[in-house]
Amino acid sequence: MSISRRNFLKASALTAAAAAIGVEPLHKSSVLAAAVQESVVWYKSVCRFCGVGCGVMLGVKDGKPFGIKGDKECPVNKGLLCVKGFYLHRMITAKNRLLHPLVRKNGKLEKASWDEAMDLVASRFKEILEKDGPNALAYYGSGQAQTEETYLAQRLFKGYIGTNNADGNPRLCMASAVGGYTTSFGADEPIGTYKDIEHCNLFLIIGSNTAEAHPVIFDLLVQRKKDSPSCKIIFIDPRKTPTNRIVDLHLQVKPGYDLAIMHAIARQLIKDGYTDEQFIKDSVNFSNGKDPITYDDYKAFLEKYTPEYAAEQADINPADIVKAARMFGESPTAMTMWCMGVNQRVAGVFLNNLIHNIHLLTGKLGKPGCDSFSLTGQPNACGGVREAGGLCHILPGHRLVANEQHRKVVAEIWKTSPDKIQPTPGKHTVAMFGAAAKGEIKGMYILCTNPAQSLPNLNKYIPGMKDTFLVVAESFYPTETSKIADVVLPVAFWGEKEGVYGCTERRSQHLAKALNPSGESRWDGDVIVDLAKRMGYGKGFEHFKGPEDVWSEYQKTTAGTDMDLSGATYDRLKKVRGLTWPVPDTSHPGTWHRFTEGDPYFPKDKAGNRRMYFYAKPDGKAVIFARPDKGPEEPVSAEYPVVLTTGRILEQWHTMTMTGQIPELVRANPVPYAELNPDDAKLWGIKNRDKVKIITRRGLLTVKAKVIDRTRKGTIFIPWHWPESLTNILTIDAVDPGSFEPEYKVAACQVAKA
Ligand SMILES: Nc1nc2c(c(=O)[nH]1)N[C@H]1C(S)=C(S)[C@@H](COP(=O)(O)OP(=O)(O)OC[C@H]3O[C@@H](n4cnc5c(=O)[nH]c(N)nc54)[C@H](O)[C@@H]3O)O[C@H]1N2
Ligand SMILES: Nc1nc2c(c(=O)[nH]1)N[C@H]1C(S)=C(S)[C@@H](COP(=O)(O)OP(=O)(O)OC[C@H]3O[C@@H](n4cnc5c(=O)[nH]c(N)nc54)[C@H](O)[C@@H]3O)O[C@H]1N2
Ligand code: SF4
Ligand SMILES: [Mo]
Repeated sequence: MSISRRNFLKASALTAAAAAIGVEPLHKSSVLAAAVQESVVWYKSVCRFCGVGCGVMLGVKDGKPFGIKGDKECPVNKGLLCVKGFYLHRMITAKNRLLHPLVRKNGKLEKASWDEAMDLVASRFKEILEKDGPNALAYYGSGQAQTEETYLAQRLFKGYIGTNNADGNPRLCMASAVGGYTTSFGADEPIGTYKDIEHCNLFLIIGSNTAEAHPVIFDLLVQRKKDSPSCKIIFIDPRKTPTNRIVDLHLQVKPGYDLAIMHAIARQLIKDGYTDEQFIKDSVNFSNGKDPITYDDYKAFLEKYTPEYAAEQADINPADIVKAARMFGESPTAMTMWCMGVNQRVAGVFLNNLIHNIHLLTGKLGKPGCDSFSLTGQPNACGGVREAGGLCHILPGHRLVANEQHRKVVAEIWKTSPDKIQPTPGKHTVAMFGAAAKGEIKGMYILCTNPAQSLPNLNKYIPGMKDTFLVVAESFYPTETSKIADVVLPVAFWGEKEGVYGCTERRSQHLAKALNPSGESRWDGDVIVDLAKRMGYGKGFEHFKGPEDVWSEYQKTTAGTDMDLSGATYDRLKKVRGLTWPVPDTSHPGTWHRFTEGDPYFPKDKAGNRRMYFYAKPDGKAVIFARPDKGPEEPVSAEYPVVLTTGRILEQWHTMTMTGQIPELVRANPVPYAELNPDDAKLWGIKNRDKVKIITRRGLLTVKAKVIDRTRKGTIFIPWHWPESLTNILTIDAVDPGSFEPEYKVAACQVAKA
């Protein structure tokens, strides 16, 4: 039997991918054998990990996952994958897959039938609803759920049960970015796309460990530097992370004190004449956060922010701030990229605004190579949660629960009464778990997230979760949350269900169903519809036979909005490698830059000669904000003299339910640890691999010391992944007053040899 060229290429691509990341190909011999048999079927999908949104091809042989490769036709990654994506197919059959429902009986979780589990959930939810009203129930979802799943859950909780206590983990993640975009530009999500990277010569990376958290974007940056040797990268971060390998200027700031730097950069840009005065005149208003101010008022406000002042705040060199401003100003193109080092702060929204400020001042927006480009954490935080209404104050199609007209439009599509949707926002995540701790929320449905490990200040919230009637839809067991649940529902995992993900760059991509669900597991969406029916809302949900029906209805909620997905039908999405909205009809190719020529909603008549018209604002003008340089909630003190910051490492994903199953990934960092600066370690008498006690006002944790020149002096870093070592007993639950996002990035602690 001869091997066809096509299959040989497929086989060699898989082997090459493995070799490229320095690991043994998984099925080197069987790859070729299977290619010979021509029995591997490849399905087009999207990686379920980070918000980059890499296209993948999932190979299936004899009804089992066979292999994975980067989708060369996908414009996002052009075939590249990072290690997490590379092992995705092996997680489908991991040993810890949950294969049947579990119900708590006499304090223990026991195997149950679907009917028994679902009847219990429906009857308990109905009981709570009748006795304590809709706001005693809550839904807590995820930026990893598919859009169809999030949409259905919002429809059930907001539209039928009648509570806006429906939030999701993007509250812990992207909420400050949402706050920044909506206040500065009038509408959520970036103006440009990844295509801008190919045109950009100056990147400002702030609070993002791109190399480990968005590895394929990091690859695109490496490529850009190779293609354009004049391309420069400025980096603002308290740590020398692997991202440092490609940066030209590093401002190694004290965590929580970098707002003044952004003001100082703005001040310098004005002083050096790098502003785009025509753009400012045409498209920008100024505000102090309460009232409009003038450009001159703003300049006067900035006077305080000399490089010396900002440098003192952040404990860096003032000359570096001037240098950064000049690099930004001189380059005709510039992109700022940021992530949790900016968002997970009590001043998260303010800092987002200050990033947008420098792009508005210089007009570096809405043209090739320019954008104020927030990196999204989860694969569908944008698509599912920010777009399909997955937070307690929003509805699908970038709509607000507080807007009567918005409620009316959505209620009509949902086939429910507009009165059923409450006019006030529900409880945001931290408040929701706070209400559960107080006994105000009595029943909660948790889908595709693991809050008993990921919430901040866990000791405060776990007891309340135990007392709440907790229903957890999960693909894996055990997890910290399912361990304390009353009902655990086994759900189909990635590859076993069809749906849509929307990534960082406004691109919606279709994920094929390649396999049957494992064991007794069912599609999350199917389970929500089942629950709706058992609670008596069958009529409003009976038309949903599968994910495509859900998507088609969801499309209607987006028609005519700034995020119009009318042209992104399932038929089309199955063929193309995603579409970047707005995409108002099926012949529209998708949009590169919003609010300018090329955006189908750019109002040429209103815009006149203006290059950009921010149509989500009443006068089409974006806002430059004069925000105070607010510091962290918990500054260091004599008693707690060290800064604790938390985050991620390349090989692990959040709570390790998935990546923790792959020995090759675990081997990279097998045990929980804290990064300590070598000077600090010496001072504290701690050696590499010593056990150290980390104490905050909320808890104590013992981990291994990793003495390495990464964090700045006086700061320690803990990757928060390991379930056996809960980092979040240490973190603070103070939230940004605008976005309600917790400050995972800064807490005060003590460090001592254990
Ligand atoms: N490997 C891997 N990749 C992931 C994930 C994962 O779990 N594992 N999760 C995904 C998700 S949901 C998210 S949200 C993203 C997160 O992606 P990132 O935000 O890039 O990752 P983090 O490690 O949380 O934090 C980023 C950086 O913020 C810095 N930082 C801390 N405090 C400050 C500060 O005060 N100022 C500044 N400027 N920087 C500060 C830290 O030193 C750290 O390098 O990653 C996504 N990608
Ligand atoms: N200390 C500290 N804490 C943090 C952060 C930090 O930087 N520092 N970052 C925060 C951020 S940015 C985020 S996004 C959150 C993330 O926190 P979580 O969302 O709690 O973490 P995950 O491990 O991603 O949880 C996803 C869960 O969904 C399950 N799952 C996988 N596939 C499916 C599926 O198809 N359906 C269902 N129903 N379940 C599925 C997984 O097994 C897993 O248990 O953590 C936050 N917590
Ligand atoms: S970069 Fe992100 S989306 Fe791409 S393969 Fe890695 S984890 Fe998946
Ligand atoms: Mo996140």
